[in-house]
Amino acid sequence: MAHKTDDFSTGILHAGGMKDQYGALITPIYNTSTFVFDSTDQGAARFALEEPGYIYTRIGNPTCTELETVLAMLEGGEAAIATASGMGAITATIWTLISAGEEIVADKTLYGCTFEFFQHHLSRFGVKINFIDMSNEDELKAALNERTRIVYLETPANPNLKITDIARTAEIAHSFNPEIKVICDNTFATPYLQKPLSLGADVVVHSATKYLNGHGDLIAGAVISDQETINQILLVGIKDMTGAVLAPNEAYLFMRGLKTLSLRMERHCNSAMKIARYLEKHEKIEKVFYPGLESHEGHDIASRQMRLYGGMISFIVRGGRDNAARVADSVKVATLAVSLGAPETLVEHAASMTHSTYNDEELIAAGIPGGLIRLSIGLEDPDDLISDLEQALAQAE
Ligand code: LCS
Repeated sequence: MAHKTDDFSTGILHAGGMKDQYGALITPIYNTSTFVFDSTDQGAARFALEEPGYIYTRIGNPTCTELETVLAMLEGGEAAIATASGMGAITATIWTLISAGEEIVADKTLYGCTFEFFQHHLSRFGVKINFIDMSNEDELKAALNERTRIVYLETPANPNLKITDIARTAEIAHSFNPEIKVICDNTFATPYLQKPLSLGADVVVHSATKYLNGHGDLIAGAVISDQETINQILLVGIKDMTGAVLAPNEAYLFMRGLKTLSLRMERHCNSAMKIARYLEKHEKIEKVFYPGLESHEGHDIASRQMRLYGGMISFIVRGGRDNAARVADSVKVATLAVSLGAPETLVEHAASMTHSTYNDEELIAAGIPGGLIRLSIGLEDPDDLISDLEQALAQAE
């Protein structure tokens, strides 16, 4: 029987509670593409959703169900779907909830491929996207109209850690039209630090490739919402429009990583706070973006809506892109790579990597200058990382 608990660390280990016929402690990997019916009538009843039970792994699989039960519990949602990637989660959700002629209001600072999907691809299907600064209430109010179906944000945002007040955004959107779906990408925070659904958002999406799995060894995603919305996303966005379903093998790895989420997040956050304070005093750095610093514009909101401030830091190196590249190329303990939330500290240059989908004007509008370097603080000793950054920053002119 599933345990009912609000405690994060206990819940993460016991929320699923599936028992197999042998009493295995760990959820088995059901590597099967299809499931056997006793009769044609039973198959028909399952297709008509009149009888519970599995049909075909694109529509559901016991290993994935176990993971989805845990994910729904962690985010405080009624249901969840595990997907093949974060982009699979985002596209399956958007394809389900939007039609031609309707509009999306989105923050202009987003992960590069989410921006690309909105700006260059959705627009080909007659969907209009209004990019705004979501942290500015007046811009949000002015952008909403009777065709708006979705309000979309990341907080902290990729790559510059911009913070948006989730409760206030949801309040403004829902008081304009309760039918609007507020979708929050919670990849940077994870449910350990922040629960957007409890703050009024309708749907949470994740790249589980990052902290949720936490080991840099798989690509996965997740959507969490109310049961009706998840049913729709499963039957439209996953089953018919993207097929972006997570494989049972990957669901197993995802669950294994997820078990240590609270331990890892504590370490990522505490190290990031120490490193942000070091960077803030560095003469070669123009500005540090870390929500835990009092100097961060969103610090007060982050203090209200997050448990700790996360493991991501961005900073602008004085002297622009070339100096930033010198620093990124000089790290020895950290590694030059995109992605984040791995045990290893990763360094990247957003304008030429994750956010190369933005043109020069869009980069400036989104607050991603050429001198910006993004750090995903790993689980190494923070003092080793500080020494490494010290020698890398010495290479800047
Ligand atoms: N949402 C956010 C906030 C992300 O950072 C990413 C990937 C995605 C969604 C997409 O997830 P995926 O399909 O890759 O699982 N972010 C990346 C990044 O910053 N570096 O490499 C990937």
